[in-house]
Amino acid sequence: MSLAEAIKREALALGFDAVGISRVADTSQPSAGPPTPLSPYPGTPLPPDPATPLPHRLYDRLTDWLQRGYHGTMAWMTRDPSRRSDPQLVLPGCRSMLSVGMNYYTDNRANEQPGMGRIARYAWGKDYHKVMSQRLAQLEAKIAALAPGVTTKSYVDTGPIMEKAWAQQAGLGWIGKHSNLVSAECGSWLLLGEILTTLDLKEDEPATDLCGSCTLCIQACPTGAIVEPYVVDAQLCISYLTIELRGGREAISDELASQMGNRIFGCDDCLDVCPFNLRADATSEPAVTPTPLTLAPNLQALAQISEESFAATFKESPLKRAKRSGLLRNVRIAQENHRRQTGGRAS
Ligand code: B12
Ligand code: SF4
Ligand code: SF4
Repeated sequence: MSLAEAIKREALALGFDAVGISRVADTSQPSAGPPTPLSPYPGTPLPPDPATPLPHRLYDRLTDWLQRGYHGTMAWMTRDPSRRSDPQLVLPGCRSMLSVGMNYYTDNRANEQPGMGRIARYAWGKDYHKVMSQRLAQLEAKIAALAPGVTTKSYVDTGPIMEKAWAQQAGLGWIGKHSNLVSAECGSWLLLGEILTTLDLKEDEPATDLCGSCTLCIQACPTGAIVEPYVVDAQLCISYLTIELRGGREAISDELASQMGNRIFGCDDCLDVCPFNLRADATSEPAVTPTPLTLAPNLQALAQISEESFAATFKESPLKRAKRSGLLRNVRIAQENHRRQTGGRAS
């Protein structure tokens, strides 16, 4: 068994549902290939252009996205785009990237009754950052035992890595028109993480785009945030508005607020309609098991939540990222929308 196979086997044994390897090109030399056509967005995925190293293509994509202001107030996204697009600047001597995916799809259904808010699936259980980071640390220890002396660094949405693009390169899935990674086996209910390493590992084949002529996710988006196939303007995305955007009710325009419906943390509309999710298998991962509250978040009750109760209830949940003030603002908007729907009769 090769070293790459042995590491992948360990990853699966630790509970990851998908694993693959991509080669990290040496970017210290100037690229031999022609520049990739970048702006305006071609509306198609990046061409399989082996002459231009992936970090160079990602840099162009990222800086174009930033110049358009699509990151909104996420200033951390603007910090050092060279580093975010080039793993060799994150881990000097990096030769390979091991991408992993954790399936978070469960058979549960959210309570759709009036007066309930809606929380995105990824936040129904425990915070995946912690769960996956712990597992990746264990995997790093296994790698150290298999290949003493190598350097590794792991991230789960916690560092300057463009995770979807590397997972696509490693064959975990392709980047769908909603801009998330879609796996032919697990659909798009995969959370991503990675280990950068100085090890030279045999890479996998990149995944092929299977979206074809489908545009269901673009049509399903309530706010038109998927401004072109494969490109999301975060400023319009309900996920951004409910999780990342700080500020009170005035921070969100009435028009956008009215499109948010009852979503109080994140949004799954573009994922829910994807045909590749219809046959996604439910996970047996206990960490993502929903709680009664995340499946049926009662708006009236949440509007009363104290700072102490918020901290205790969401201690291990991704919801803590919105902070109590953000959650209360989102609940208020959901209540406004509920009132409008019921002609002012409901609270
Ligand atoms: C910033 C961010 C957001 C922002 C912006 C979203 C966005 N599309 O960029 C907001 C807050 C809106 C957001 C929302 C969500 N996010 Co988010 N987010 C991120 C984060 C931190 C960075 C993404 C990024 O670099 N964006 C910058 C732009 C330039 O990149 P991009 O969207 O990837 O788009 C470019 C590429 O797709 C590229 N491209 C297009 N085609 C191809 C083809 C090839 C071959 C290549 C190489 C590149 C390429 O060009 C595009 C345009 O420039 C990542 C974690 C990470 N570190 O990567 C998580 C991450 C992408 N988010 C994730 C999730 C789960 C979500 C939500 C589903 C959460 C929810 N339910 O509410 C939504 C989905 C919204 C959507 N349709 O994208 C997961 C996605 C998992 C997956 N299977 O893909 C990630 C990977 C976190 C994780 N570790 O699992 N997110
Ligand atoms: S998460 Fe919701 S708002 Fe954001 S792109 Fe998808 S459907 Fe649109
Ligand atoms: S809904 Fe259709 S276009 Fe969107 S990601 Fe899925 S297959 Fe691709």
